Amino acid sequence: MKVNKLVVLLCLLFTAQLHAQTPTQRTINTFMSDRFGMFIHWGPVTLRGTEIGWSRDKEVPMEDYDSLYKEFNPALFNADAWVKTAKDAGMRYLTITARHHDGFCLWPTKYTAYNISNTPYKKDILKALQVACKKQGIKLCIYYSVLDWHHPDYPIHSAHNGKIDPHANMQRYVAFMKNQLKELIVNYDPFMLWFDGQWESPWTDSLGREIYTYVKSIKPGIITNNRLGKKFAAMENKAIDPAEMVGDYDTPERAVGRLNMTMPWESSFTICQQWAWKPNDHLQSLKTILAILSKTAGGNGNLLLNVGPMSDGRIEARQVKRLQEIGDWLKINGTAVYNTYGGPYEATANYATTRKGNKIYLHVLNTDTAALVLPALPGAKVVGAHTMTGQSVTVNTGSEGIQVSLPERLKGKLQYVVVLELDKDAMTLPVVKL
Ligand code: FHN
Repeated sequence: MKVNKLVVLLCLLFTAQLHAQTPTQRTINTFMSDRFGMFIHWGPVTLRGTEIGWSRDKEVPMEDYDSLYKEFNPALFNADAWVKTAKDAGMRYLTITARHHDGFCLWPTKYTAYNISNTPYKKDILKALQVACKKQGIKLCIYYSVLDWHHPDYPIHSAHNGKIDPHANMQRYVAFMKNQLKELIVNYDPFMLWFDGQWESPWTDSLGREIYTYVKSIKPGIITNNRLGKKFAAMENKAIDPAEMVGDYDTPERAVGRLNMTMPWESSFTICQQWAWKPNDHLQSLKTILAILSKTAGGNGNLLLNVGPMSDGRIEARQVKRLQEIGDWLKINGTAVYNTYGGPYEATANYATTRKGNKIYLHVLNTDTAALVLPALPGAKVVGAHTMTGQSVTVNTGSEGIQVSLPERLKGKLQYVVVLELDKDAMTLPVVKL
């Protein structure tokens, strides 16, 4: 009888705690436990193989760039195949550039003719992805650019010419944004909105807060990144004051975020060099990407890894293969990534750590060394250690700290994880900044 009462009490406590959270907190918790998502930069610019938005009025003359949609016919686009590629990579969500800085829309929006329905392809890319994501259990997220160099009411019309157009009208432009955002939320039910492009002078934090409040009024549980406002970590990986952010989580870019147990963050990286597809672009090695994945999880953050599909709608076979290799690694080591917390040790070139329950997951990045020495853990003892496949690992705690002797047979191999069993909950340990 006592056990039943305990179970009921625990259920009541869990439910109460859940309801104590706001819809945003609940969604953020789910998002941060997912740890790994696919970023997709795609649009008519892939017909030229140059960078989306940024090559307009540079490598590609503005008029040519803005006419590419008339040729855009990704006949080999297969939403199920894209989503399966993300799922096989171990990714839990997918973020697509529904409208990047060039203003082209991948859905049949009512608010501008510059959209997929007026291309030879005609069909709704976003709807196909929404259906495929739902079918395969992947969260659909939407990238939406705050700036739009193509729209007549946005005052700046090129990345390479900041001249303000006196005929533009920001009030009309913000109304246009709100109409499109309502269209996107109501018709495609995204899990998250990934804003971008807020650095130019026409945009202000106050407009960012107006849009943030607006999207939450349509879907209270939706979350956004912090690129509705001017404060975000970006490529400099700046330390941001949460009070100054507009949005729910921070966005380091092409950099692993800082270990932070209170501020949610997600780092975006490219699997190649360019965001949009580029012929013969350099493909990142598996070693490089896995180290980034372990370090982002080790920092208590997410990794959003970008792929750039080709103009015919396919993702390059070599990118699909790399993603499959990441998924194969996660099949063995996913417990050390998904639904874990970062730390307690800050990542180094040799290792990263995540934790859950009484376990610390030691991600061994430098497999050429015979041992790793970790700083002592205050008030905790390592009572056992093994690889994810159960092979015992020798650990000695002494004056210099915790020495983990790495298995000889794994020397020089791909990174792997050693599980350190503790005599207490790993979440009670303070962060160890090195
Ligand atoms: O200008 C964009 C760029 O094209 C790309 O979309 C990245 C993705 O994080 N964000 C902006 C650069 O910070």
